[in-house]
Amino acid sequence: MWTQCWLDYKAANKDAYGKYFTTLYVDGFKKDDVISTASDELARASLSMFERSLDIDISAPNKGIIIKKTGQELLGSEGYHIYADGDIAYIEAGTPQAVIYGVFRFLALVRTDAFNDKTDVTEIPSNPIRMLDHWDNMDGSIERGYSGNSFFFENNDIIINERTRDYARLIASIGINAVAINNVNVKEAATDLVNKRFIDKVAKLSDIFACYGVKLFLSLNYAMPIEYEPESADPLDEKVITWWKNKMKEVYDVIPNLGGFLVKADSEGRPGPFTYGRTQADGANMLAEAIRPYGGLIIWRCFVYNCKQDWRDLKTDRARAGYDYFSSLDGQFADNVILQIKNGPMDFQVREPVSPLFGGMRKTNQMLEVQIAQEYTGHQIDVCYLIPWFKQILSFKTYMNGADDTESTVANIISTKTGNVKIGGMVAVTNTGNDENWTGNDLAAANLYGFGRLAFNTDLDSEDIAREWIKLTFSHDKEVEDTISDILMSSWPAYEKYTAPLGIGWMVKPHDHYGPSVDGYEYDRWGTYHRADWQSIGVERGPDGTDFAGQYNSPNREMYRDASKTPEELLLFFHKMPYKHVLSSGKTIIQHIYDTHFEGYEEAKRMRDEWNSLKGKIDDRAFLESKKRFDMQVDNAHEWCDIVNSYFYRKCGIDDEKGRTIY
Ligand code: GCV
Repeated sequence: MWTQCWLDYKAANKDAYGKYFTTLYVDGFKKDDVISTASDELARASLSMFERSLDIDISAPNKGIIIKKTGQELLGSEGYHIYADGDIAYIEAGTPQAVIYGVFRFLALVRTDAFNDKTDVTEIPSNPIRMLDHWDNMDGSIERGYSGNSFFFENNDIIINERTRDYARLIASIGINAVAINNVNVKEAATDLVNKRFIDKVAKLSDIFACYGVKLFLSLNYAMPIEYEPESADPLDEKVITWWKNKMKEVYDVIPNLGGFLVKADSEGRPGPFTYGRTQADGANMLAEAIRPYGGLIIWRCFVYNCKQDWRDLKTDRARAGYDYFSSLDGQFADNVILQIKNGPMDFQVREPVSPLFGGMRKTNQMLEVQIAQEYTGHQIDVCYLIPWFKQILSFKTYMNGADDTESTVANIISTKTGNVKIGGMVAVTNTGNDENWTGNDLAAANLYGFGRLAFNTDLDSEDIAREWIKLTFSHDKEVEDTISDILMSSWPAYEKYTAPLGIGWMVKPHDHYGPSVDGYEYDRWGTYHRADWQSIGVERGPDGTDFAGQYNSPNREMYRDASKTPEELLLFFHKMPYKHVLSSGKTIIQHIYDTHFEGYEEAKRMRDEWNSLKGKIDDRAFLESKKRFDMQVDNAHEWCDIVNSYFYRKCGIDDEKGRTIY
């Protein structure tokens, strides 16, 4: 069996809320699959929280819950309005999908004791698309998965069972409206997801998700027609174009509700339009035209770079690749193409600047891609609550329309508030698997919950999200809430401290990406360097180096080009600096490296002790599961501290001012 995470409806406050969980009246909506799902959810909650089955009324009751249809002028197609009037709780919405969100929100308010006579909550999602990408393979493995195997695939087949529905329920409850179920590296059997072999089962999955208002997407093998009669994937070849048109028809005849396709092309060994001397727009638009008759979307990833760099080449810079390949194509993409851009120009490091593609394109649909699968942030062994990091990314000012434009933040671009495009959103590479608790470490579920809540409402505060999740998952006890909140809120800074200083990144064990290996990627083809020598460390990305900094709009460009203006947390990302350079703290860079690594290790021990203080105060299973991981995290932090400090001490020979043991 598996847990229900934050949807485990434990007994709730009957005195305050019992009166609502008596009758349910649905006003104005026809009973369809989605409305039934919403009513069933209320009934389930009522039974579990109050041991009371809900009466379904056929006329307006004088107490209970009323789901009411409103026009879409005020709430759009996904917004809701929740309020109380006397003994009635109202959930108003314009569409069945929005009812789902309203129902889950109402239940969360009840379960966190936040619903009362004065409640008047209107929420309209910030982002049109709120998506999760699975990197699940059809053999059941998950690329960068740290929570067991796939619950979608096993032995090259599709799994459809109760868990599928539970998953749809879980993600709908946090406002997710799109999910791509297979790995962007589409290999072997996965190519057949759009063939007769699997298409009926995919349709069943799509129907299950549709009941929760979630659109199913598939990752597509761009090179697929090479294996068929066109024997090519050239996007301008008529045979290829016709082949895709026929393929889309075949797919949509069976899965009319399919959201569309996610494509990784010309990346890490995946073929793409470059193979035929075509642009990324040629490739994306060809698929977009084929899918247009069915209202589908092509989500095209911008993670395009040459993974065959020579480390001796100081001018080529992987960070530049996304902007170099895509920015000049601004305005050329079809309106049903969305570019999916990783938050940083490299690859989900614990700290990176925001990709200059945000604000580098004005007429192109864009989605922000983040990673809650903790590939570079501790493999869901180490706790690392990423929502504060995502908040920083969202609030980054791109100055898209000039130096006095403070409105074009990443949040406003992807939500389409900047007004230039029609569709955009947020997507996370997800962190789930078939482990009992879904996310390996119970604490990692805060990232799943937080991502959904934040994508729905980018104005939410990361600590508020954490506290809400704690109450829904563990307990209302204030001490428990404060302790777990403190752990979560200090976890990302702690992880940054004991791993990669000042934006340098990449000092991880190659391929696996857990644990330290300072030179692991240093003499490598992936373009992932720290360039440390005996005097200095960092990658020069100002005008004297690769001038990646020049890809930003002013005044960010000037800020990043100049070491004295670059925010210190990114200093070594942008500049090669002497170890003796003094930071604003008064410490030299080398002393900062020593200090933060010792501090990070101490932080890991403190978080473990805080967790251990919760024994007996939270569910035993969850307590023991994370306890085990905190011990491993402390070992990891210790190893990082010793290896990084010893490496740099030996490299530069500068003593630690505090005389601590460095090997
Ligand atoms: C799915 C990184 C990861 C790969 C991943 C790739 C991507 O390179 O290490 O496992 O492949 O990103 O985002 O496509």
